[in-house]
Amino acid sequence: MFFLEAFIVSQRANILLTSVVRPFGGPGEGSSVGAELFHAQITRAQRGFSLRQVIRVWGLDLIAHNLRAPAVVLHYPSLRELRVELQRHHYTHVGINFVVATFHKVRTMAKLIRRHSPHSKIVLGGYGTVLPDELLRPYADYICREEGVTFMRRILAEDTTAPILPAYSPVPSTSVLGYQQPTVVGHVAAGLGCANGCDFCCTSHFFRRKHIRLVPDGYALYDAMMESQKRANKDGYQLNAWAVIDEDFFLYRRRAEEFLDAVRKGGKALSLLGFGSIKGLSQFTAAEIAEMGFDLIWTAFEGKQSGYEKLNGRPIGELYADLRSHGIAVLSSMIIGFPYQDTKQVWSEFAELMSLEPALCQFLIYFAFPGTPFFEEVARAKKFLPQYQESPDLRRWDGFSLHLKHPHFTPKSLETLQAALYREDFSRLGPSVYRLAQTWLTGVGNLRHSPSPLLRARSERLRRLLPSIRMTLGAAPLLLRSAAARHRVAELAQNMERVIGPQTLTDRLVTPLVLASGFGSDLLSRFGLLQQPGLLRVEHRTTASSDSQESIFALQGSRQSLLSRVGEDLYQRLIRPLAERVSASSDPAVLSIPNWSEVNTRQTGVPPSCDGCISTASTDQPRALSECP
Ligand code: B12
Ligand code: SF4
Repeated sequence: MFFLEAFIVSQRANILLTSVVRPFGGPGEGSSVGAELFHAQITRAQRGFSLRQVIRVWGLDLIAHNLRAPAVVLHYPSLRELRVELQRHHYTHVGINFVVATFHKVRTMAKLIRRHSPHSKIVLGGYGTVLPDELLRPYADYICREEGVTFMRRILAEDTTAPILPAYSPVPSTSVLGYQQPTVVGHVAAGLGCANGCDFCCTSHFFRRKHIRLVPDGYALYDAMMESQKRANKDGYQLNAWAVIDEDFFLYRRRAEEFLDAVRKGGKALSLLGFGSIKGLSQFTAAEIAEMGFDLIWTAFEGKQSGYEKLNGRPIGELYADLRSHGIAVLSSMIIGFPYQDTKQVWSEFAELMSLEPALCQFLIYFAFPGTPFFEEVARAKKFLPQYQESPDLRRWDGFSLHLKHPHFTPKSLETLQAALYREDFSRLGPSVYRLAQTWLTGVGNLRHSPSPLLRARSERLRRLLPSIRMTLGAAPLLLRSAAARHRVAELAQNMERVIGPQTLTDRLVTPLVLASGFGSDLLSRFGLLQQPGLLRVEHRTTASSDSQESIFALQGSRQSLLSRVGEDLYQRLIRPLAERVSASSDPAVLSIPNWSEVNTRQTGVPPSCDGCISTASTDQPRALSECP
């Protein structure tokens, strides 16, 4: 009987998977909450020089790609676009990806889904599900607190033992100074979770400190990249760079060695962004990491006395310098608000970070996600500030607000300090785009005569990245206020001249254009115009022929008319605040959560999906929450 039921479910299923809706950054929502990574969290103070890139929700692409049922993925629809989608199609399940800071959007979306598609089961997934069931249950039929492909396959009675294959999900390359590169960046999710278990880390504890390998080995990872490149070329895109999503890629030594072997055999100099701890990175030489193809590595600086085990390894200064000398830029993340830090200490650590010359920096506030040991400690010791004790404003679970009592800081003083660090980083070291260029330039010079053919090819590849950056150097000093930053730009120009030659006539001729475009993009950003992502709609198995994917640049809003984008912006800035004020009384964004700390302390370690259901059911088939005992 069960098998018959399962068969019927799998035959009839029609899945919609969606991100939370745009617009982002409305009333009460932190300015960092959006669809971009660099601009929101890293280059946010760099004005026109900020790196702009909309990132799609890769988790949804991965799920949709690996189901048998037809599925549509919406990245960043507006509420209206979501409504139209629900009205036009008959979806049996609607899955929503969200984080804690965007939970308020889930509530609005769930109401819309219930109204326009009452038969659809709502499935909640992503890291917002660290919130307690008491909060999520009214908006969900299923809650996924695990790897999502397997979970959805269970719900749909599909084969849970089938391999999980990498999805094709590129994003547009960055735009800088108002110039959008025409290329796209591929993406491979190699693994989820992290064994390091830092006390504040949501993703590590979400997966109970286990590393879930999505791609079986280093060879398969390489193949996945090559496949995505082929597919992109077929679709008319130029894809020569990839982001590898795995929390600590280098920690899993054998896999990284296999990958290196695959790259060596492939003979192509790749361009990669990846994540790695000092501990993991220290297992390889910088030359090996460069051969793998990493151009940018996101690694943690955290705090001098933070004491995380992942920081053990090669001395940090030596490691960063070695990476740089091979043309590998570093994105370094610092945490502020550790109990031992006061203002003086933060500035002294910041000075040390600056001396390491990272190309990019992130400064986040030490804060407690439900499900982490840090949350448990804060809840047990009643260290939440009164306003976060019973009725926390979840919109500010974004790394840019202080929720705890601190011996030296108030929320205002720490948040002001955080903003000052971003500004100071820009002012001292200059625009990240030029810091990246300087690192790559160093690599070009140092690797030119390397005995490794791959490193020589790397030198040549990095060299090709530089002329377009050189084009902007004439305008840069006019757009920079800080003398230190201007000085660095002048140095870079000299170094470029030595390695790739002086500015050309074309470079000089485009200077006024770069100036206007850089200034314009800064102005638009300040006024919040044309900053929202656009809808990218992707169909999987909806017709017998194949998957259909709209232009990837739709993410940057390219499919919408200018008029409709400006219209949305004006609605967002002028009308929505008024509308929200009126509706706030009936649907407050700040939730009252009874025993919030206790509820979440119970959830530390994050329970399996549908908590009781899986452990009590005789099969591993999760039930809808409404059927839970
Ligand atoms: C890429 C990324 C982004 C991108 C894309 C957003 C996205 N939702 O993917 C951008 C840059 C837009 C972004 C923005 C933000 N992010 Co972010 N982001 C990440 C990052 C680095 C990688 C996520 C990823 O792609 N992983 C690879 C995919 C394949 O895995 P996955 O997402 O985990 O998905 C799997 C499962 O979780 C599950 N699943 C996920 N969604 C769903 C949905 C359904 C229906 C189901 C069934 C299952 C399911 O199945 C998937 C396949 O197994 C993570 C950190 C990390 N390492 O995971 C932070 C992370 C998710 N982000 C985080 C935060 C806080 C934010 C911001 C609030 C940042 C800010 N400062 O304002 C904003 C929110 C904006 C928004 N629109 O939601 C936190 C969330 C913590 C929390 N509990 O709330 C994380 C965990 C970082 C951290 N350690 O703090 N982010
Ligand atoms: S190393 Fe990074 S991903 Fe791993 S637990 Fe620590 S903070 Fe999380």
